Amino acid sequence: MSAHFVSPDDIRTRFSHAMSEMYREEVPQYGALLELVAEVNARTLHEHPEALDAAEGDDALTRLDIERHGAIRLGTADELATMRRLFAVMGMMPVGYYDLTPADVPVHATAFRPIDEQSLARNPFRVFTSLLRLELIEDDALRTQTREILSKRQIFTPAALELLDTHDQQGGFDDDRATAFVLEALETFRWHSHATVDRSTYDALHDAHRLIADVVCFKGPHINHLTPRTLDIDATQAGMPNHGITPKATIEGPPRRCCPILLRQTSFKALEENILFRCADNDTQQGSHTARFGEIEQRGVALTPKGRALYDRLLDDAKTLTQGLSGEAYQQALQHAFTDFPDDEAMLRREGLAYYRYRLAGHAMPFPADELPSESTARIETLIERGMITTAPIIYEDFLPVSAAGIFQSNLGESSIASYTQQANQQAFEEALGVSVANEFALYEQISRESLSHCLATLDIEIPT
Ligand code: OOG
Ligand code: NI
Repeated sequence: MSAHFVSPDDIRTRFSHAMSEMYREEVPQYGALLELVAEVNARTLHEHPEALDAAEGDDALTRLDIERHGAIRLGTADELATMRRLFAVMGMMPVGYYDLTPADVPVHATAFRPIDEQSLARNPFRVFTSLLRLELIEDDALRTQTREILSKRQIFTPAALELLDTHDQQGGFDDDRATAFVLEALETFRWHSHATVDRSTYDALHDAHRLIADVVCFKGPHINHLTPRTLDIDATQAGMPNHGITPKATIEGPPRRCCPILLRQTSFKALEENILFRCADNDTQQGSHTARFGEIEQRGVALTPKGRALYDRLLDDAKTLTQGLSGEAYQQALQHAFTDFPDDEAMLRREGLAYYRYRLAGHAMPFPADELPSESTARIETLIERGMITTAPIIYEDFLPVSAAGIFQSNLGESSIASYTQQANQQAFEEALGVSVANEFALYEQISRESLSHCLATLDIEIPT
């Protein structure tokens, strides 16, 4: 890459900052939430300095302050394909495939996020990006009308599209172009209070599914929430009412634990916002729309496929135990349901349930290999026991479909009557996207494996394969 190009990491940080500023102006409660999260994080770090990976030092703190995820919902394959190019400029790649039809939400999705360790450490900004599955609109006329409406809109500014072409030709942006790009890209995510349709079209789409109206009736895919990361979601949830925010009743995801796993999330309900519908005589008509909300999340260690299968099974088993419960009663029942999930770092690692990063202890010295067991796992365990190598959790950077469904539903209202029988269709999603999505497990596995190889190479120890 040419020396005068701004790095994708810098462009991502400028963009996530600009997005956060914009959303704070659009949804003041988001600003209140940021303040609350900053307070809770400061308090948690004071009381439990180990809540952040100590070895990362100041980097971990810097990352925490700017860490956010957002979400958008797109209408067409073309929109998704261009969105991929736009995020690529910021070093954000599509990771994972999420099918939301089991939760009766007619979309599938991916998460655009940085994938390499250095970029994640600098700013792990992620955007959960869903694509409407038009084929799930049952009514032929409504489906055709939806397709027509979507085919007429252009969610990117002409300047943004030009800049993307320039980027593809030149392989990067100089400072002026990077600045222009951030401003132009931001336009796509802005809220528009003017609907592009009349009231009856909105109502028909809304009746088919509230989410369809949200995707189809506006000029662009307004950012619908931005989520800061908290180190203590229970404390943040408890503090919300004092800050004028009403959270949803339960925290999605795994229970509270000593060793946090995956991702716990909670949101506050979408705001009812005034919008203007189109009328025949160029006039407008007042209405309202609920789409934009707030959310917080706490992240823990990434699970291996084995750990994830255990998580999915226990979460499913928990359904009966937690039914009808909320608040602390729900948490306790959930904790009970997760008794079989080891809550001890060494056990999680040894049983191959979660991913860890390996580091050389500061005092590590070359080690006589003949003092080590010959079997490879035992070798590594001995090095850890003797304090030559330390381990730290690799943070989960992705999303959870069951939780996402809970988040979708909490702000769509409980009134969804749709029920979709179609299967996941990752192939169709990837065709629309224009590339395959990365496998999240492979990314964590690689980070873990490389960190171990690095330690062993430095200690000059071979691991028999
Ligand atoms: C996305 C919901 C998913 C999460 O944090 O799981 C999500 C949406 O409502 O568009 O953001
Ligand atoms: Ni979210």
